[in-house]
Amino acid sequence: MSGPVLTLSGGVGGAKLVLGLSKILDGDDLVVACNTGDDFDHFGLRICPDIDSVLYALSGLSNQQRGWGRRDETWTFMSAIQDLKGPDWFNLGDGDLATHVLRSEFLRQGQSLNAVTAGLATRFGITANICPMTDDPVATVVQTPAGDLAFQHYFVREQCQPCVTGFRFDGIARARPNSQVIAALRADPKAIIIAPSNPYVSVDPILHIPGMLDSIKGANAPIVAVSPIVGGQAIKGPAAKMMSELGKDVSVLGIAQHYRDILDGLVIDHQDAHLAAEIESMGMRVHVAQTLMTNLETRVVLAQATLDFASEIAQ
Ligand code: FO1
Repeated sequence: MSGPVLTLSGGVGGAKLVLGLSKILDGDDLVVACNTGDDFDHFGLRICPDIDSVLYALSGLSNQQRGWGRRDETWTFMSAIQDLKGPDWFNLGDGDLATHVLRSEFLRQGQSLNAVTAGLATRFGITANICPMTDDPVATVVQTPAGDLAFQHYFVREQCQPCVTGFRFDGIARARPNSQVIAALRADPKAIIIAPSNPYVSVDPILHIPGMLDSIKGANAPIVAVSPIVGGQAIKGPAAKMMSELGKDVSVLGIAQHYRDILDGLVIDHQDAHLAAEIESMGMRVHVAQTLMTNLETRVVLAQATLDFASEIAQ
């Protein structure tokens, strides 16, 4: 187990754990596969929210309160859009806009999303290997009783209000897993960590890429998730609401159930310690920790606890 640690990550919660991991692991020892199902084109620009959450977190540029975009942001572009009566439901800060403009320009020049992401990471001074889950276009669609919604229409424009009945990942059947993620899985990884991201719309798109799940299971590395649900509530975002609308158990038990076929271990919060035995009866180990990452120290402590738990499982 001399290889890297591979982390599957969505946006906010995932980026916090990845930041903790990046303070412990050296550059190439951390490979992050980011969800790209949230990606979309807006104003002709390619927006990759989960990749950017990880890039901004690792470069110290993220806005901690909002959980997306950059800190110390200015909004001149959005004011001008509003003055021109343009669509203003999706907020692009001026600094953030520069990321989307550069990314879109490099993509137009023919670079792959993987190359563009690596280039942006270098420009942000990041040494960890931040990868899109695939270079191919995949678009998460949220199914509701009133019809299908493109992910950002559901999440931002409709503020996650519609009831969800399911999800679809358009393009996934033709998507090929990112080659660096596959290389990490073949390089005897120390651990595969599923970050505390939304299981349905952040982690499932990664796991549903043809060949990804088999490669993950075949890597002979401990697979450990950190629960995004604490005390029956999502730390941030609509995960708990989605679980309830899908008729799932809105608790760490529902998370364990969702991942039961792949997990060797689940990290749960102290608040949920009473459910540990029931989760273990599903065939995985449990580690109880403080999973609320309120500052850098708690991110690093949780990252270290997750790595230690994975090493214990590997023994
Ligand atoms: N989330 C919002 O709730 N409102 C926004 O206006 C918004 C803008 C935005 C711009 C760039 C970006 O990278 C992310 C942005 N997000 C916004 C967050 C994003 O839609 C979601 O957090 C992720 O897709 C879910 O992981």
